[in-house]
Amino acid sequence: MQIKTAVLKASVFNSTQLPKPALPEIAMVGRSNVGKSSLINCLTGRKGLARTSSTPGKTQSINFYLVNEAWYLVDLPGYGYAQVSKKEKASWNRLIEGYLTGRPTLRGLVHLVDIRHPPMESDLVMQDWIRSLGIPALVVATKLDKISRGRRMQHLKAVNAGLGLTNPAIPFSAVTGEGLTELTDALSLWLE
Ligand SMILES: Nc1nc2c(ncn2[C@@H]2O[C@H](COP(=O)(O)OP(=O)(O)OP(=O)(O)O)[C@@H](O)[C@H]2O)c(=O)[nH]1
Ligand SMILES: [Mg+2]
Repeated sequence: MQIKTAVLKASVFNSTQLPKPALPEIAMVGRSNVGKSSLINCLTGRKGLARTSSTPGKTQSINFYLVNEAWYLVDLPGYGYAQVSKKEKASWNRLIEGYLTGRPTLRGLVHLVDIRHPPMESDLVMQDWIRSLGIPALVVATKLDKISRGRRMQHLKAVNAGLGLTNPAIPFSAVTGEGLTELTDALSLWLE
């Protein structure tokens, strides 16, 4: 699959404003700051498409990026960011739940985790939720470039074991583009 065009079509802050499901969608989920927006930029080859930040909690809306005028890449706000109030957490839950349970067009979920650390409790909760939804999903272990080559396998094993994955995570770096081909191939299969 070659991505020729990618444009932001909608930003949604409330589940009542979600666009009607129409074209196929693939969504990114993961902890705040894990690299969801960076992955979207890497995948589309458009550096400034999705806003990224070193401060967690950057993406607070669900953003719909129309790709090749044929399908949507969906950037979901991150979870697990400590500096948010109970009210904000509840609002995140409603928004994400509204999205995940109401999209017959959702072809697959990309669950991002940081390859540097073993999965956290919130990652396990998300992974369980994904399984219970029965939506096709794959795990991407991000920030691969931050781990020395000699230690990569060990970190990848910790991610796979920690999440109890039968299909191993795809190691990925938005900086070097490692893992990009494997990821693009997986998304293509979902879109067929
Ligand atoms: N070295 C390295 N840094 C990365 C990578 N991916 C993301 N980052 C950095 O990590 C920080 C967070 O990236 P974002 O893409 O904004 O993360 P996000 O998951 O969209 O975060 P929220 O919108 O807050 O949920 C930024 O400073 C990125 O430059 C990667 O593969 N390698
Ligand atoms: Mg983001």
